[in-house]
Amino acid sequence: TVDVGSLISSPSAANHELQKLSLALSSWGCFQVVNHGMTDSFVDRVHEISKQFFDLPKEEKHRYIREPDSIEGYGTDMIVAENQTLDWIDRLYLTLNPPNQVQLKFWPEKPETFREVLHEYSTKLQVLHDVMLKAMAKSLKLDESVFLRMIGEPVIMSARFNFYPPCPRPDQVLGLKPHSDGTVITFLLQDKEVEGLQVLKDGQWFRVPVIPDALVLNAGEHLEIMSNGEFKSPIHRAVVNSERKRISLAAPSIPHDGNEIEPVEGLVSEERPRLFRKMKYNGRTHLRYYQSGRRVVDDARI
Ligand code: AKG
Repeated sequence: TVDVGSLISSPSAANHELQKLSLALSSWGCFQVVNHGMTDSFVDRVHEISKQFFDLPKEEKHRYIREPDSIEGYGTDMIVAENQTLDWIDRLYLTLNPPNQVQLKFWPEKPETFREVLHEYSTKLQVLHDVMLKAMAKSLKLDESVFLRMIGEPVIMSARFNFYPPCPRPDQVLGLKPHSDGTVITFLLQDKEVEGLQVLKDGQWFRVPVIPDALVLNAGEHLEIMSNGEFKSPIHRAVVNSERKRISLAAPSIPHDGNEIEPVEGLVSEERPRLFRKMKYNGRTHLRYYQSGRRVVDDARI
């Protein structure tokens, strides 16, 4: 776990926390964010609106159905290839920021508090996002804004509500196929009670335990590139079970379209050769990576 309260308190507490953060990102590529400033009761409201939305009758949810060729809105796994293995999932995808890209027509009007709670969550996450990216830069002894400058400000963030229904044959399907995130970072609010997230390390799958009200932070592939491989973007998957439904809420951030992503200056030297070439970020292309099983880091590796 990384304690955000300590990160912004006394220098010695912050230093200790920064070391934990960089160790976690260089070995696992993820950690659990605790003491992040959101109250337990607020996080409960986020869980509530997610659950209430997926509990709505089908016709109501279908008011927000995804349009062809778009990722925004509600639907099952997207079909992009004939021989694709489908994920056992329903999903609601919404852009959170910047405001001019928000498509409010996809934001559910039921439950009544949905829009207000999601908006507040988004505002808080955007602040936390910058705090975490600055902490990551500091943990590598870099100027704190170096990653934020490269990805571009303000942050581009979306929300992906994942609903995994119980499955009579959980051994035959996956909620989400193994993948790493083509993002900068992803905040993940796991289901409060039902586990399902697993991370691959040294050829083995490890369960990520549920810590109520904590947020899992996954390093995205663009962070791996910017950090010249110091931080790893973990391969992870979601499993399902036969009895209980599970809901998670992922909030990925991505670079601005057209921004050039490459290892930052301070991390490339004679002793540390550059591992990745410069890539121009293109949202549309990168979205296809997940379905095709490709990884941005593999394409960018020298
Ligand atoms: C994603 O949305 O990218 C995830 O990996 C979600 C994993 C989960 O449901 O715990």
